[in-house]
This record gives sequence, structure tokens and C-alpha cells, in this order.
Amino acid sequence: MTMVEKTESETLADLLGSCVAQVEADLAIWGVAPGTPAELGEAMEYCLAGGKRLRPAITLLSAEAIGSGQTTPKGEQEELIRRAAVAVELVHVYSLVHDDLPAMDDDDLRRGRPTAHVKYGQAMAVLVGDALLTRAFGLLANHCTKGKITAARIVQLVAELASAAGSGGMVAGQVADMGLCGVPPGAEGLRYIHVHKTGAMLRAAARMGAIAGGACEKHLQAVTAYADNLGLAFQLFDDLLDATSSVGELGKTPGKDAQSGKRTYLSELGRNGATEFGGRLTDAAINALDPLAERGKKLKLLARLLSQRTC
Ligand code: GRG
Repeated sequence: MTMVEKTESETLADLLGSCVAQVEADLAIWGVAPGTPAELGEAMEYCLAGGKRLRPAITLLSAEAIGSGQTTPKGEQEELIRRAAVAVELVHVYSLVHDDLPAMDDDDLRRGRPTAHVKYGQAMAVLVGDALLTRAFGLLANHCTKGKITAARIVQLVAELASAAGSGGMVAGQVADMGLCGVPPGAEGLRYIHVHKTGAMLRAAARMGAIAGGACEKHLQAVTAYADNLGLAFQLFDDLLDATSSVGELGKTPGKDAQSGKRTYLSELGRNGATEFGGRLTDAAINALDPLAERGKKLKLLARLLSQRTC
């Protein structure tokens, strides 16, 4: 197992605390676009509440790990990083809302509360998802910029998010997972689903932080390799938790994968094999950050702590 240097942050809550607080504050300001009808805004805020904020935290930590890249006005860059983090969470929450719909995973519980369609009806849930997705891109595009570098980065961020969320990314993974398109058999198909459904947004979260922070190509590649391994590991540990945790711990219905006969890393590799593979992916994520030296410390610790999470 690759060793990660101990810091004063020993738990996920310690490590992510300040990032989560920043994201919560920014979501409160930016989550809902001006002009949104009150009823829709309330439903959007309901869906945005709760959650680990893992993806936006990765965006913020990734930007921090890059340090100050190519110079751009400091305030502009900092706000761009925060907007990128919120945009990632908005897209993630849209995907959860749509995934929970009866036509998809048909779930009643999300983040410990009734899902959007249970509380507001299916039509509103579809529209909440649409509004969150659209808001994510608006939030990036509406950043008031003075500098050319920032403007160019905004375009890059929009492209990155579109590619991760769209029909070659997360939507492709969902279509494959739902059996609506052909997928190779066995481990290859499983990998395709997870790389797209879960991995694409984790990759975007990390890359968008790095891009907004002005990363050089070498550091962007390091962060990308980290996120690709972390994304698969995250899904694998999620599969394990689905089989072992309670509804109280997960805030969603556990055991659904086994009930629906869904293929997971657990069903493919068995518990020991899946745990071992998760360890290897975590090590690969950590090692990928070596080019960042000391500055990669928090992201490395995040990978290690995620591999040990129990809910
Ligand atoms: C509807 C296009 C579309 C895609 C749906 C996100 C998703 C794709 C499906 C949700 C179901 C699922 C098990 C996805 C795998 C990724 C995953 C583990 C999501 C949950 O992420 P967490 O645990 O959730 O970070 P919180 O609530 O903490 O943000």
C-alpha cells in the first residue's frame, strides 16, 4: 500500500470541512438563477441540500494543488475556481434527480430525504434537473471577466463540463447502465459504465479545478490520472457500501444492486477481489500525483480516506 504522509486532517470531515463550507456558501448565492419562479427555486434548493460535496471539494483541492499557475487577476481566478466547483455540483445533483425518477432507477430516498419526484411530482423533478444543468453552464459563462486569460479558461471549463456530462460521458454511462445500448460483456462492460457514469464527472471536477487554477500540461495530466483512478475506486467502494451499509448510513436505499441483479465490482470480483482492486486503484491515484510533490498532499489523503469510508 502506498503510504500517505499523515497531516492534522485525519477524517474526511476535517480534510473537506473548509471546502464544503465554501461550496455551501456559494451554492446559496449561485445555485438558483435570478428570475427563477419561487416554486422551482424552492425545489432546486431542496435537491441541492445535503450531500458530501465530494466533487466540488475535488475541484477546490485540485486548484489549490496547482498553486498559482499562469498569472491572471487574483480575484478573478479565485471566483472562477469557486464557480467551477459549484457548476460541477449542479450537474451532479441534476444527474441524481433524474437518476432517481421512476423511468430510471426509481428511488424514493436520496440524501436521507424523499427524492424530488416523491416530494414535488415527476414533472417538477424533470424540470429541476433541467434547470440545474442549465444553471451550471450559465454560472461559468456569466463570470464577469476583465482578462483574456480568464475568458479563455471559461471556454475551456464549459467544454470540459459539456464533454463529461454529455452523451460521450455521464449520459453514455447511464444509457449503458440502463441496457439501452450495447456494452461489452464482463469486466470490460462494467468498466465502460463506471468510467462514464461515475468517473467522467470526477475527472471533470479535478480537471476543472486545475484548468481554472492555470495548470501546466504536466500537472493537468497528473490530476487527470489521479481522478481517473479515484473515479473507479469511488464507484467500487460505493458498490461495497451498497452491500454492507444501512439506509441510515447511506441516506439512500441500500442493497438495490443485488436485488435488481445489477453487475457490480462486487458481483464480478467478490468482496476480497473488489477490496484488493480498490486498494490498487487508490495507490495508482496517489502515485499519479507525484509530479505535484508536496502540493498533492491533500488530494492524496482524500484518496486514502475515501478508500476507508464507511458511509
Ligand atoms: C441521469 C444522465 C444521468 C446520469 C445519472 C449520478 C448518476 C448518473 C446516477 C446515480 C446513481 C449512482 C450510483 C451513480 C454512481 C455515482 C455515485 C456513487 C453517485 C452518488 O455520489 P455521492 O455519493 O452522492 O457523492 P452525494 O449525495 O454525497 O453527492
